[in-house]
Amino acid sequence: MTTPDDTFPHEVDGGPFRVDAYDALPSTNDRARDLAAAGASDVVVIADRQTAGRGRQDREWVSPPGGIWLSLLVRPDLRGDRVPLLTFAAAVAVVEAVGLVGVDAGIKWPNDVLVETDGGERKLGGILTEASMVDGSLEWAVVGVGLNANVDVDALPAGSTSLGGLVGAVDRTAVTESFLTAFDRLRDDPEATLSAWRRDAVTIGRNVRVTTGSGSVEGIATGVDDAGRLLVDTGDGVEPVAAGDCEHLRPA
Ligand code: BT5
Repeated sequence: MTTPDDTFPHEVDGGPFRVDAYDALPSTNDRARDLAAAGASDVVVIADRQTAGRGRQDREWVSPPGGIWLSLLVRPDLRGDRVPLLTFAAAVAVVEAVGLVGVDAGIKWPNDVLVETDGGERKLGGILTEASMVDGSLEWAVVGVGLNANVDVDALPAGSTSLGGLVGAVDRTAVTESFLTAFDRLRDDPEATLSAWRRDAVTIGRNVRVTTGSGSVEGIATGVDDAGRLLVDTGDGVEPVAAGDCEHLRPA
């Protein structure tokens, strides 16, 4: 018998996005970038597994069969400095989609989807947004989403979790379609994205250390600005941080 999940990703209804589906690819982001170079837009590239999945700064993204590994190619009318809001829109859409299968997830700035478990915070998914800018405005963006769906937790790095591990096997076609519907609603609506992100974020109010290219910033995360920068109250004033790796620290 064929279950809906066996056919994944070949029967996903992308709605406004053309679906480009594969059993295996090196990286869905790389495929979407090639499509961008060829002039395409509003495409979602989806694979059952990746052989060279990437995180930020060329870190490895472990992508065994059973996951949801996808990249959206979009060309929204967005100020260049607001591109991080596409990452936010994807994170909110993941939280919404996994909520529909009974998983209560939260967002760690800027790009992690986490689940709180007995063992602490575990990473359920991550987002890698890559963009091309012309004269300060966005030409295209590729929003890559990795969601550990029907993946054995043992096949993932320490500190990870999966939908399968949390609630049992899910219908990946349905989860992907819920995600795409939510992302489509938010992608051209920065204000709705920011308010939903603020609702779902678990970083705000926390004591954090953010490691950036030029050092680290430590303090209380008090919010995000309209470009998605994290506002960190260091005790000496509030510092906006545009990019970096954020750790949630225990209260002093
Ligand atoms: C991310 O990077 O979290 C962004 C991940 C984006 C992956 C998607 S999959 C579809 C698309 N195509 C791609 O090639 N990429 C995108 P970052 O914040 O840098 O986190 C990377 C770190 O997460 C790694 O160094 C590991 O510690 C951890 N990690 C790797 N694979 C993981 C997994 N499957 N689940 C949870 N954590 C993982």
